[in-house]
Amino acid sequence: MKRLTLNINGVDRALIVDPQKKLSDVLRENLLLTGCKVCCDTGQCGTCTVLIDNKPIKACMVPVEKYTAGQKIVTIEGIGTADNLHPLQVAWMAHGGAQCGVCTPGFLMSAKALLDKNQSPTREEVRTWFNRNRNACRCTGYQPLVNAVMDAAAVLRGEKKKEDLLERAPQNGSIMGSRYHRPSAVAKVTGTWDFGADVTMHMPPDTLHLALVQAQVSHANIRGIDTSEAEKMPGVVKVVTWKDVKGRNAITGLITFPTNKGDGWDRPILNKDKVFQFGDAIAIVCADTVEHARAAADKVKVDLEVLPAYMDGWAAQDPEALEIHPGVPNAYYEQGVIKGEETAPLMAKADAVVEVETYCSRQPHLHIEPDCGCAYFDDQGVLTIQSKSIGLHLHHAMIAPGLGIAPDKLLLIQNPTGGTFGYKFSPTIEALLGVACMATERPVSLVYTQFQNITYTGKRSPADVKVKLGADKNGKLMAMETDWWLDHGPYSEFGDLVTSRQGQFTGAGYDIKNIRGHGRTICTNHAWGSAFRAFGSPQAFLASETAMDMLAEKLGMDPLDLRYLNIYREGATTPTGQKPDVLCLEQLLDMIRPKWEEAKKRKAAYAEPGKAYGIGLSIGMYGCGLDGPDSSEAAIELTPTGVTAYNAWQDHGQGSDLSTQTFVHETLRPLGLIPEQIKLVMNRTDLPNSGPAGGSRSNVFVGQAIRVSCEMLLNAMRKPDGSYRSYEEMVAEHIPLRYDGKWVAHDCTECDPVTGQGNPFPVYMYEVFLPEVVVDLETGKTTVVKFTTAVDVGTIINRATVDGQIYGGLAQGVGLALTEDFDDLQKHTNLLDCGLPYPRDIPDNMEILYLETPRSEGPYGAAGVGEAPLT
Ligand code: MCN
Ligand code: FES
Repeated sequence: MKRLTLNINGVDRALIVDPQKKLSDVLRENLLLTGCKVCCDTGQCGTCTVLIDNKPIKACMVPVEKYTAGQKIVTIEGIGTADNLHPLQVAWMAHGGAQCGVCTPGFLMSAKALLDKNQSPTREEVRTWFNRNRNACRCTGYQPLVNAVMDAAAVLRGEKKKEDLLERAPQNGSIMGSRYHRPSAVAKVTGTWDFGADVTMHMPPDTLHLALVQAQVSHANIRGIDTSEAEKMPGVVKVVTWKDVKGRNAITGLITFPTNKGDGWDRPILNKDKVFQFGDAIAIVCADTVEHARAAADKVKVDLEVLPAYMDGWAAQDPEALEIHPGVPNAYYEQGVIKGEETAPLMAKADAVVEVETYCSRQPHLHIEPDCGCAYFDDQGVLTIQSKSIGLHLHHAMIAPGLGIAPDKLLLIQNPTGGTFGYKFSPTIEALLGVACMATERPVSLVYTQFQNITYTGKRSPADVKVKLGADKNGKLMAMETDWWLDHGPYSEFGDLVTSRQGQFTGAGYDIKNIRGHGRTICTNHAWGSAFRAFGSPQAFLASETAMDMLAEKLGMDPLDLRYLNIYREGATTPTGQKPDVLCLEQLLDMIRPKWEEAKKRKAAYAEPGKAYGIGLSIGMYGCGLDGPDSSEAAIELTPTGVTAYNAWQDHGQGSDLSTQTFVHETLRPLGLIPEQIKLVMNRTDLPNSGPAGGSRSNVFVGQAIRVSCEMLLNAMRKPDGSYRSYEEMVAEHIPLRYDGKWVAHDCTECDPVTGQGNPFPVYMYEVFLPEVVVDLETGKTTVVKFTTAVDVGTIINRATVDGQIYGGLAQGVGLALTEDFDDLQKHTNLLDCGLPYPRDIPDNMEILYLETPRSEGPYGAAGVGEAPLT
């Protein structure tokens, strides 16, 4: 130990610390300055950035002894407070710069260092600065962050007023469609929004820290697990294995389709007989410190019989391949598409036929905050698990039988969450925390390292898709044939659903009257397939949009003209035979056409030696909902000071706090509330079941349920003369104060496994994409220099939110196309090597053109947005 004095936020602090401890750990653990977020611990993400003598330093990279009393350390807690924010903090709020907010403190510190030395940076200088300092954001697509820095710089130069940056709520007016900021924004920009790792630090001292014993191979039989040596290690309280699990020791995938050949119970909580993939959890060490738990985990001996690993769909479909789950074929689910006439005779008659086979890679989510959580028995004896779950009620049903706990004795709560992009549709850590808490009867916490986070969370399921398109000589599509498989890894959860998505979205957007298709879900030993923003659709559109380009070339047509000819118009149906909710693609293409013509001119004029200019066009669409008569619940209660809204609209970072506030405010406008009078109680399983925040469903479904509950309240408050009762009058007349609203997609039906036909979604989102790239002809390195998109997501509920969803989603699309992958288990183990885009990898020149066609089934005419840009 060493005595050190550090000057932190202008105050000398005397510390007694291990001199080798990282500055980030000292700030967080010794000083509770948890605004310094630690996400990668290797200097790749920048969330821990603090200022040392005005220079941005990644606090996770340096031992604390490196600093002396004379040096001035400034953290996010030192640049502004809730009632006296720095201009950068206000600008971040105004531009929706803090979506999940986990990167926010680091960016703000980095931006402060830049503006302290240069109050007039160019946009390119800002981007280069963030790039050089490795500030990464997975949510925003960076453009809003650069906008915020430019605004803050203008304030510092005296050209703008800090107070004018934020859009104010109009008196008695609507905040719908405005850029009103999130209720959570102040906490996010001041570093006081407590993510899971911060929550863990507020737990009682007897909390046990967990370390997993994980498989280092991808496929094996487990012959034995020896925990004896580990149990004797310092600080160890218990080593938990499958023997300690009180229930069925499995996470049920809640099989959606009866024709699935598995039973949905294929996923162990703690592996007993077999290892199915790298990282599988075999034991959990519970100890007094993280260090002790990890040291002991290394001492658990697992005796394995290693089996051949089937690391992709081709290998697992080999007739010689072993069944990964004995008794269930590796191709365990089949989905057909039968729409219209037989296609073979039409293909024979067609004037132009093209065929393409595409492979969409195993995209990692690269959320910046690693998976984490805690569990404890509350004062009522209820097992309470806090995590990043974005499907609380769903996860409750998926893990309760496996844990062996009565449903009413299990409560799930969502922690403030640093991005998920869908991976938290899988309740892995929740089950592990539950098992450990039940086995030790002590509070427990587990925070994955970034390595665990990347190697042991679900991924986008790679898909191999074959498409054959036939058209007449004018380019009118006559028929489509498809054949596909998805590599869903070893666990079946939602594998059938994502397989059916290929049938729903391959060729979507076009009026194709005759389709025959067939697809399979394949069990492999690579990472399990989990939900990912635009669940299943990039795989589908990659194939059908590539085929459309090939067809245009074959027919000598402009790719836009071919699309224009074939898009949905009156009488057209989707590949599932559903009537589109709105016909907006024609207008979207009309909006994009002038931009396309300009892009073609830029391409023609480009003359850089060794390089080429490329332009691309595609359409995309995605359904809002979880197939069939999906539903959501929400509640509202009148209080003496306003109202309280209750729901479980889980927040990945997309901003369900602001969305709830906006829907309540809009529906209760007759009451004249200001947004601050709307209290939010959200995201626990003892609140109304709003359904998972996946499938871009919440804005439609939860928005509708909120609207319904608020209308019920208004009806109860309305007097015969049309005015409204006060709270006191309601109480005096014994009229109930709380109303539970529910909304069901009553006209929807699930798609048939054989024909793929059905009406799965009440509302769709539509988008047209126009990227422009420069390609180095020698290296193939491709840079996106401009991206224009035309979007129709119905009525916009909050403009800054929707902008942020589009920019962020496009950035992930650029990543998927150019840099991101999770294939090589030796290489793809950190954010950088998985290809996370940094600011300069994403074009600053992104332009969004909006069309707001009202949706009859959407609240106030809105669709969703989250998944549209990544289609
Ligand atoms: N919205 C709006 N106006 C519209 C449509 C949507 O203002 N016309 C707003 C909504 O109120 C909400 C947001 O846009 O705040 C997204 O709405 P929606 O598309 O309904 O999506 P969900 O709320 O169901 O959120 C899930 C969706 C999905 S499926 C993934 S994955 C995803 C996403 O949204 N992951 C995200 N966005 C994300 N954003 C961040 N920052 N981090 C993630 O992990
Ligand atoms: Fe930047 Fe979520 S807001 S990572």
